[in-house]
Amino acid sequence: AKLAIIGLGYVGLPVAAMFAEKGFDVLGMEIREDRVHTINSGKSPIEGDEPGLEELLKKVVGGKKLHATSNYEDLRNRDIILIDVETPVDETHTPRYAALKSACNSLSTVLKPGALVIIESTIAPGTMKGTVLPLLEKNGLKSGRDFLLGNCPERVMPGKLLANLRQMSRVCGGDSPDTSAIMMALYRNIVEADLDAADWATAELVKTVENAYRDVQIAFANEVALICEQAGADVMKVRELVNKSPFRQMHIPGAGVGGHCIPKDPWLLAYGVAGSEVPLRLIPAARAINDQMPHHMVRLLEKALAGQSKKLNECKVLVLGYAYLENSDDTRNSPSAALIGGLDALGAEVVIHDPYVNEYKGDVFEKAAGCDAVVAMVRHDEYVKINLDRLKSTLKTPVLIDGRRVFDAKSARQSGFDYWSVGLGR
Ligand code: SAJ
Repeated sequence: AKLAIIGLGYVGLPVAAMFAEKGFDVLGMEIREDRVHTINSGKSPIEGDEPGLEELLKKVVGGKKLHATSNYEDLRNRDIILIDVETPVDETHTPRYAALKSACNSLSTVLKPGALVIIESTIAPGTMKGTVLPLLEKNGLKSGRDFLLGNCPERVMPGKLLANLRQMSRVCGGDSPDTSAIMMALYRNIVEADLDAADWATAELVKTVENAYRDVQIAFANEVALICEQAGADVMKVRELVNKSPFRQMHIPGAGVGGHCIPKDPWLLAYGVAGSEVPLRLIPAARAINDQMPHHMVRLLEKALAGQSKKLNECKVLVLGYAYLENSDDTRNSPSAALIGGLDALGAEVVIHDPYVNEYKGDVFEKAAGCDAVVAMVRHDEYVKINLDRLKSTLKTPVLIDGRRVFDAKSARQSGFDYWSVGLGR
């Protein structure tokens, strides 16, 4: 079968390469011409380290199994078209479907009868029926009769794209059980894990719910952390003992929730059920709790500095970590960005370090020189190993606010730090 993948980003490109590796004739559709050029020279335009992707691309592009284009006309004879374009939400938490609509619009002009179209992007419940279907049927073709239409949400994490695609189960939401069966046969070529048939609504809900679940779990841990601060307990000890109770899996509290999917998908879920009689309260509240955590870090810092008779607007603060996740260079929706915005607004001078983010690389001790406080936002391995005595000696004021339990309270205090952490009562 002749495949096309629309959107060669961190999902579309690995998917295209994996189907090409299995012998499919794959055409990648990408509007960014520079990426088309990079891919057609067998290279990956994806930032960050993706084990195996570069070699796989060289092989399948070299083997003429994968080719990229930016011309929709080239898609005319394709039997199976997967759509992997971005589906962000804006600052009002409303989905921005411009890319999805444009892809469906363009595809509808070249869609051939008998084709199978599958949306892999994460979309709000109701989007298949309300947005995708009308656009694909606009030239008279009818889903279920002239072409088949499905939703198979992607489940990948940066840094493990190829492994995830092989090992994570997927939901095949077809416009009919027959279409789901055809989707499962297709994905069986690249997925070793479960493939489950479902309808569109179920597929849309599974993806957004699984990430809303994680967001709510993290928010619960964060709220317990705030309780522990007041109660004079250590939330990590409380969590450890709570999780000894059967069926408890309390998540890890911290300095906030970043990334490309957890902060976004709960809003897609909420959007999908907006206007229904179900008033969502828990899911938006969890978002608010998690988005507040960077500001809680500022509050801990202000408290610590007050104890040193310092005010934030006279201080220089070193922020350790700008990525949203440990040992990653991905900065999307980074809680550090929210923290830094807060510190700027309060007049602090901010220095940022992150060994994975180019503009913030450098010697951490040089950056710490003369600072009045260090705020640890990401648990990069490099930070766990920092020599605390040396760090303390470079600082003007030995305040250490730890958002990810990078350091051990006892040893930090032995090194002379005034050490505070999320969820650590005093
Ligand atoms: N975080 C916490 N406490 C936790 C877990 C995470 O504060 O207990 C924070 C992280 O610091 C980060 C954010 O939440 O800022 C997101 O972390 P994440 O571990 O969920 O990483 P992501 O964003 O890569 O999430 C992806 C998701 N996978 C897919 O969308 C396919 C998510 O569903 C997975 O659970 C997660 O990877 C994972 O566990 O690997």
